[in-house]
Amino acid sequence: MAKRALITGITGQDGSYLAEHLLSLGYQVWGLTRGQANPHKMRVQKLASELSFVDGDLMDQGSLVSAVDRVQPDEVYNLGAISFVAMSWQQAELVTEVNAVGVLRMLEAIRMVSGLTTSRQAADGQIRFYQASSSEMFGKVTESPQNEQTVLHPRSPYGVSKAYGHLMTRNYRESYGMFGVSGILFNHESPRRGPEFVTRKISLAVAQIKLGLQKELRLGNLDAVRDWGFAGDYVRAMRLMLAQDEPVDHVVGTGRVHSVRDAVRIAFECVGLNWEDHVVVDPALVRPAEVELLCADSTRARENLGWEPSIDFPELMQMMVESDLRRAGRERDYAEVLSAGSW
Ligand code: NAP
Ligand code: F7E
Repeated sequence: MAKRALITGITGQDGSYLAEHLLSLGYQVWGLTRGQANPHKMRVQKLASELSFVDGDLMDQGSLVSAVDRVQPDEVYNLGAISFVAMSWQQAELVTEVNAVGVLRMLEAIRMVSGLTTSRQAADGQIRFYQASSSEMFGKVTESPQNEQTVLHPRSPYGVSKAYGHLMTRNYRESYGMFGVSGILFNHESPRRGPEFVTRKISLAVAQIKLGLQKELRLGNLDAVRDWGFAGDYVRAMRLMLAQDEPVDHVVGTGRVHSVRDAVRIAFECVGLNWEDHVVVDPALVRPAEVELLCADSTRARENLGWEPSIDFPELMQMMVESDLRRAGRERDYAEVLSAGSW
């Protein structure tokens, strides 16, 4: 019988790639969506018409119990979050409610629907749970590269919220015997990345500048270093973690690092422009506490899951710039047609 998966955060970057991946493996996939007439739902519906949807919100315990009860999933992937680190200083309480307490609410929903108590531990056939943990939990790193044992020292309310969800998932595994795992994923990007994140902000600006629609790109800290990979590769690791015999947390990243300055240079080179002619450093975009360097040691994922990334960083930036050039070109043509009054 086909496996049933419930994905929170289905309308986000990772949710869409994971849904496509699971559907391609024959899963029945439900996405949890929130709010009235959520415009992001239409976007993901277009990508994968076989998807089903169920209403719910990580802020609302009852809605999660109802969703889990209705879908009766074999696997739950908790990808829903407020994921923009910079925003987490402005709305720390909301970020904590969604990203931290939201994990507890989902774990509780699974526990309630499965009838688990501390004296009644989960058995075979239980619901398997994946938590979207983040390299931001390492923050001010004590060693490099970072692995599953590296000390957590988050530097933002977002990082702290993710550390709570991470530890709570481990606690439910230890308290109730739940099959709950965390994937500690390093930065992963794609043409579906939100425009507020630095790689997409860069690829969008490069396309606009190339087409003469924008002149400059304002950025914050160009010295920050990240381990950036392709989102389509990372969702494969999520499923593999739930397919193991034992629930084990895994770090997922490429092990290769670049600075924001490198990212800008590579992206501008894709269209034959010099980044220094267009980039302006804006101190207002520098964060109150920066994560200077993140680099993954994914030895466990490579050995246990057989996971490997398939796309390197220059290829990823090229993919994103080309996608944004096509989009910007279409929009410019549309605007020209409209202004010529030929409709
Ligand atoms: P994303 O594109 O920002 O998507 C976030 C998703 O969360 C959206 O579908 C959003 O739905 C949903 N959401 C927000 N608030 C919610 C709420 N109250 N209840 C239910 N859903 C809610 O993020 P992403 O890049 O796909 O990342 C997926 C997950 O991985 C997140 O948990 C993120 O923190 C984590 N992560 C990401 C990275 C990365 O580099 N991408 C690395 C490590 C960990 P709406 O459409 O309704 O807003
Ligand atoms: O910033 C620097 C910024 O916002 C990357 C999320 O998916 O990955 C992501 O978090 C770096 C930072 O991603 C700008 O200061 C410079 O050092 O693209 P970002 P992030 O904060 O690393 C982790 C793993 C997650 O879990 C998160 O959900 O780039 N930077 N100038 C800038 N960043 C932005 N956004 N905008 C700038 O203008």
